[in-house]
Amino acid sequence: MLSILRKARLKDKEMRILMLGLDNAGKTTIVKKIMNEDVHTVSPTLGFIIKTIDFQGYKLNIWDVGGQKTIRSYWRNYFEKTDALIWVVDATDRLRVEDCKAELKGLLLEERLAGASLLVFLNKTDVAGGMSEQEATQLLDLNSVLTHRWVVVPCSAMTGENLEKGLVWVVQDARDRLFLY
Ligand code: G3D
Repeated sequence: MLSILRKARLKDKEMRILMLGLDNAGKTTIVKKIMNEDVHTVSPTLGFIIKTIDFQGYKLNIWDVGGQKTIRSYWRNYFEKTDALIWVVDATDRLRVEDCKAELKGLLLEERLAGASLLVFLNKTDVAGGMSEQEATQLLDLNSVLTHRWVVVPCSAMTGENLEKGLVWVVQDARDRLFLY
């Protein structure tokens, strides 16, 4: 049933995208940069922000939900009808990479997120010394993710590098899925 509803919405060229990650990963900055807003005036997301972007003929409704530990238990309120999950990782935050891996693993077990594609934005690559794509893939144990279609896209919310590339993948993946079931 869920897949039928999803498919209907995809046919209408509308997608619901949930953007999650640990606090400080850069979620809000990514949304701002995509929207061409000033990225220097970002404050922590305490609740959630929904932004709608017209992209390649699709209407992308992006939900940016706060990531502080105390409010992570509320994430589940936003799972319904998610077409794609964007998991934002701070490439410079090796200290919390275990926490990051555990939170992502937990999310991928959620029944209501089954069928959503997973875009991992490896953010802050403008900062030297951060994790490479290979390192992040290994530390987050992404190769063991067999339940979701996933990709890692290194990016920078500050410069805007590769943000579009990530969205292109999300939209293409949705298009592919229309023919899958
Ligand atoms: P969140 O929404 O995931 O909690 P924010 O994260 O978007 O609030 O960003 C957290 C901090 O990281 C912000 O810095 C922001 O400017 C910075 N940041 C986000 N993306 C990038 C990036 O690509 N490169 C760099 N260098 N910094 C980034 P402050 O200083 O305001 O806390």
